[in-house]
Amino acid sequence: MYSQGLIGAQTETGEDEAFLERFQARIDAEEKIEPTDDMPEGYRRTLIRQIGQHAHSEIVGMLPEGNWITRAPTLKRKAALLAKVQDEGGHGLYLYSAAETLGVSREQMTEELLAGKAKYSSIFNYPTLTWADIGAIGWLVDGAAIMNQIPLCRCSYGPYSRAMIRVCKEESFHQRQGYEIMMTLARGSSEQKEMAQDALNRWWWPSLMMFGPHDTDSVHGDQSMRWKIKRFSNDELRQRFVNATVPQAEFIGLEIPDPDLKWNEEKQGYDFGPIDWDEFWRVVRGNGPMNRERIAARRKAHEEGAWVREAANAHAAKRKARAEASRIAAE
Ligand code: FAQ
Repeated sequence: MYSQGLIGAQTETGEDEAFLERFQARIDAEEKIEPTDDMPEGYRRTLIRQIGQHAHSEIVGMLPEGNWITRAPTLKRKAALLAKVQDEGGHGLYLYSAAETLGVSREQMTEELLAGKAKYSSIFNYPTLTWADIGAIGWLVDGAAIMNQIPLCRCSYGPYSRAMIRVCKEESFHQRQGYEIMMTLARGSSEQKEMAQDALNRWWWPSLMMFGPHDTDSVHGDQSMRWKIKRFSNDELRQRFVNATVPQAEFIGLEIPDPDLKWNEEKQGYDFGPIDWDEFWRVVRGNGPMNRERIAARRKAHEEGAWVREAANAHAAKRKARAEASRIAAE
């Protein structure tokens, strides 16, 4: 990995080994890295990748639930769902802004998403078939997102960690509204309980996949942990999620669809069955049930929003010209 340079030891990216050591010492001392600080190219690229994927996930993540806004069963449910979907849009915007501090433009990230080149969370490529799916998403998907994102509030990169604090507060409300929908259905008519169970059956395994591949197959995990971008590994967070969620299912009388699920006294956690990684990679590579629809929906929204971008640019150009004119007049 390292080659000896004339001035000092250099990495393949031409970075001085002493510089990398100083950077690691800052990380180990829990200092926050800010946009204007020097940072290794790999650290910058890892963050652009992760924050960009995270931002896209929030934006694409509006689609499955947005599908139910017009069909929410009551005015109260509709208001809560509208607010939740808007929150997800807001999270996407904070995250695009955080990624921009690393030198990538919002346009570039958007282009990559619309071209189908950028990744976003596998979970959003599944369809929302019934109202219970909205409960399941809030409970499980937001639940998994919080489990992953609370540690990101302590991420070494300042702008990302600060964005995560507000995001987590909002996700916590989302999780509770989802669980409350599931509780209401589980305590309703037998048809409603069945609908809730069916949603849990369909969303359980994809929710476990959200945490990413097993640690042994995680390409970026070790390095991201050393840089304190990630604080826990994919498997550690998945285990915590299972431990927290199983009692919640029991409390509302629903059954986790896993015959191998069993409390393990020794590890003080649940053992659970194997994850279908073929399905995971199929979805990640663009062949899940809804991948094409999701990208088509984002492209349509982008095209239909062209006039807003043009109007905003025209407005900005006018303001700039006016400011320039008054500067000249004042001279
Ligand atoms: N889906 O080496 P690792 C939400 C990729 S937000 C697709 O382990 P890493 C809120 C990974 O990118 C949900 N791809 O990677 C909401 C990499 O590919 P690459 C999103 C996945 O980065 C709720 C390759 O596999 N949350 O839900 C997935 O160390 C409701 C190897 O993986 C975040 O993005 C996946 N599930 O760990 C919104 C949180 N997993 O880039 C609306 C921030 C892995 O080399 C409604 N991200 N891959 O081509 C993270 O914490 C990390 O990036 C992980 C993956 C944990 C997701």
